Amino acid sequence: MKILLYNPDNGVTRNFMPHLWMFLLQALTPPGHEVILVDGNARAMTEEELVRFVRREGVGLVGIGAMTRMVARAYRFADALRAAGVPVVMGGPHVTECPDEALGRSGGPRHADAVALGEADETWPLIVEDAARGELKEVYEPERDAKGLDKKPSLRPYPTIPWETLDLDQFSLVPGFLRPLLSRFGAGWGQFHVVPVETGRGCPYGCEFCTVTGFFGDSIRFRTNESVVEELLRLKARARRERGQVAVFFIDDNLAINVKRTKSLLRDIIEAGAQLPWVAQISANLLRDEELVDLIHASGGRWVFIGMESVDPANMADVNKNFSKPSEYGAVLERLARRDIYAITSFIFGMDNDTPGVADRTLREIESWPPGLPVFGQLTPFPATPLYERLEKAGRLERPTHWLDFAPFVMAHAPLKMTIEQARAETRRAWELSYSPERNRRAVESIAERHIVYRISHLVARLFFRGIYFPQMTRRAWLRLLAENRRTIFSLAREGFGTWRRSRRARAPEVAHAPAASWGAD
Ligand code: B12
Ligand code: SF4
Repeated sequence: MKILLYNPDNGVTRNFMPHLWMFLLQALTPPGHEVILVDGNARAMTEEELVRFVRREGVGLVGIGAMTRMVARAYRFADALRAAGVPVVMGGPHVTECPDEALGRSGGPRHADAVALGEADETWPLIVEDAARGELKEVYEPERDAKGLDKKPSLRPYPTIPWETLDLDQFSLVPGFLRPLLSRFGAGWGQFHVVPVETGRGCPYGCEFCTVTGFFGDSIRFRTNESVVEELLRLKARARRERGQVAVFFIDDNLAINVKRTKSLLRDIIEAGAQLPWVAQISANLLRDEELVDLIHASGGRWVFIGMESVDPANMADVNKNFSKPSEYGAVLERLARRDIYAITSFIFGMDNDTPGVADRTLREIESWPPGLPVFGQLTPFPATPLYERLEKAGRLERPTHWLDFAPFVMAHAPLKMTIEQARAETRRAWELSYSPERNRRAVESIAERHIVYRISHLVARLFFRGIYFPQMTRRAWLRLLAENRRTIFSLAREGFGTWRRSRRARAPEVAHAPAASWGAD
């Protein structure tokens, strides 16, 4: 049987990084079946085009995965496929939290023939075999233990994802026309892939707005160090072979949740020479440890995603995230910046203690820190979270099924001290000011003493991150953005060219050997 795994596009960004679930399920598919992957973010298709594709390929089963944010879109694709007679199974966080909605048992239309609840590592092979026999059941869920809780996959052993042979062309961040030219530079930039790798699952912290503790459980499971190192070595070999670059996104919710184990993993990566540039999510409280931060640097860590949420401790207490202290954020970022590690700092507006002016207050703090990539969202009650239950009980949900009429940056409930409209305006202001050409210039200049490679990567990252809020999917939008930032771009280009010429003359290619080598395929 031919199986299509499909991820709907998010409507905002393009092919930033493939979704791990597709590769994982592909690797877990029993032999004798062929699996095709289509990510709508990399390969945009309408419902009709997807149906035509499925017919042309003779696909017998479609698996669709979606977060809450994309689920309405996922349902539209599922509806079109089912109308064409193709069975659809849905999985992922949203349908796990709202299975009745997908199966049409909550008063609305039915969208899926079957749903896979929770982690599907063990149920996926059963789903495939049932579908091949034409005996798909409606609900697949993990086995239960004696206490009635889901039995979680151990991650030992962990399936081998054959990154070295997979066709990743749709996910390269380098536009096709630039590939031949860029593959000649330094360590080679003919391809650039950001690849998701997990080293563990689960988070015990239970922040009020988060689905992770409910979905993956509070018991944490890790892959073996050997299995992670082996995967990195294969990725590194691929980058070298293609004269391209690979960066890794460790998608664990908190890579340093068990500091002892993280240090041992990072040491093993260093010892095996498996360093690739990487980014990971780590909470601020775990970044007090100097030795950990040294190891992050030495093992290839370049960017750390920190869920800072708010600069107001009262808000942090409200959402059960007191363990993360706003008063420490500056020191944590300084500690990282001393090792040329920068942070993606994530904030949530619309918490109950927020008032108008929250954007300016937050930006004042941010500007007193080393430069980073701030991102701003709004407090969103995802189904099955403690936040959802609290707001529902208090009768505060204005759009209890906000995902079915998804509206970007429009809250589903009013915070206590500001309106939904004010929260929207604060969010817009924060994005506008944080990624203005002036702010981009100042951010790059604030690290003027660092190697040019860090400043270039900082600017490039800033241009991409702006696109999370302001859609930047056309060539025209990009040209405008480049023109607006021309001052900073020209000044870096001039300096970069000078550095490159000097290093060529000295026959000691500084750009390729210094920090650039740490980007990977050295
Ligand atoms: C990586 C990641 C991202 C990446 C996504 C890109 C990418 N290519 O992966 C980035 C950083 C861009 C991102 C952004 C966001 N994310 Co995010 N992200 C994650 C994260 C950390 C890892 C996802 C992952 O790969 N997990 C590992 C895989 C193995 O698990 P899985 O995807 O759940 O898949 C398993 C099962 O669910 C199941 N399954 C999944 N799909 C399917 C499909 C079928 C057919 C079947 C049978 C089974 C199945 O099988 C898999 C194996 O067991 C998760 C948290 C987490 N730990 O999962 C949050 C998470 C998915 N993100 C979340 C959110 C809210 C967001 C944002 C909306 C945040 C924001 N406010 O902006 C944005 C959305 C951005 C956008 N416009 O797309 C929430 C989603 C909650 C929900 N109910 O929807 C999560 C769960 C985190 C949380 N705090 O609650 N995210
Ligand atoms: S927000 Fe992060 S730290 Fe908090 S429960 Fe979710 S994954 Fe854990």
